[in-house]
Amino acid sequence: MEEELRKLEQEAVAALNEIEREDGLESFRVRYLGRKGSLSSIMRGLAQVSREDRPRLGRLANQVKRKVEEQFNLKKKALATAREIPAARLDLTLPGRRQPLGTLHPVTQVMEEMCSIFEGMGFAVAEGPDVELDHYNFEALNIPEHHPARDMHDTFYVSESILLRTHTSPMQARIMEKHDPPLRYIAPGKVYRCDSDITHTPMFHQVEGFLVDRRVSFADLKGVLSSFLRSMFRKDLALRFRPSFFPFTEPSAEVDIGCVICGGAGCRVCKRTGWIEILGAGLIDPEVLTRVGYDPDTYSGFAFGLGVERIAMLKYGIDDIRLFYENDLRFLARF
Ligand code: 2NL
Repeated sequence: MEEELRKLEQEAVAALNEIEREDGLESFRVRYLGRKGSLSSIMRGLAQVSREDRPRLGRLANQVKRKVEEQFNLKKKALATAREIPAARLDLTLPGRRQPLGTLHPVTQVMEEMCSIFEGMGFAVAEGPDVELDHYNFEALNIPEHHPARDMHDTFYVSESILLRTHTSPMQARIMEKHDPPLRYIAPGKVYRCDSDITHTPMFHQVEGFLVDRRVSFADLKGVLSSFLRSMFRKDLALRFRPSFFPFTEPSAEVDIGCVICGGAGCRVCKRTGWIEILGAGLIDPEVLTRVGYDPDTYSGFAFGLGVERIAMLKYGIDDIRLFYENDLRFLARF
């Protein structure tokens, strides 16, 4: 009897697999599961089995019955589902639904490109804390106690001696303090200033760089910056160095490029001058070298600071810095 049950189970499963249409279901049910079906007739035979075998065979018969019923119900469901999707409406050649892919933020993309250009010139990348000590942000960089940058209106103070860095140069002061020349580093990252209008956001990005070695001159600075700007804007740009002042460099310069929008003819972006201010730079002030423990008679260096948003705006022709931080996907998806 046991063998009969197992054979029946196999046969029933095979028969179910053969069924392709719903109208084949009823005859299967009658044949295997009905009152006069094969299972019922085997189960009726239990009466003739010896008392000791009966419980075991009874259990087995019930198991087989449940299994066949279960398979039968699954088949019934599958055929009903198939009926609900008529073949004519199911076009297997249609492309799948695309998963929208994100992209890096345009500011991140430009910052990464800037870093890789400087890395190509042998600069190492160093990142440091956004929350900084007053000492590294101001004191080490020769920014005196009463300098306007230290005013509460420009700097976000966390406490009397802790603040959100207003530039990435504190990182460079940390590096100089820890290592001896020759050094060639860039420091990319977020900086914070208490300022907000069409051309200022309270958080923006900078890439600052510096190089210290023996006999470093202003000519080295010009060479590195012009290489960088030509790679970044992919053309042979005109450059103009104008004398300027920063507390941490002497001499200092602001660098303009020939307008990338109008090519120098004069437009709204360059305010009809044909020139666009792009960065600040200079030879590191001997006072800064002294404060980190270098001998300014042996070593000299240059340093520069670039605004990432500014470069991104010029590269992509964007006229409002706030667009970067409004999280409008129509804007962000263009990059
Ligand atoms: C600007 C001007 C500048 C620096 C940043 C620097 C760093 C060290 C020493 C001296 Cl460790 N200088 N950085 C120097 C000159 C200018 O940034 O207009 N940035 C957007």
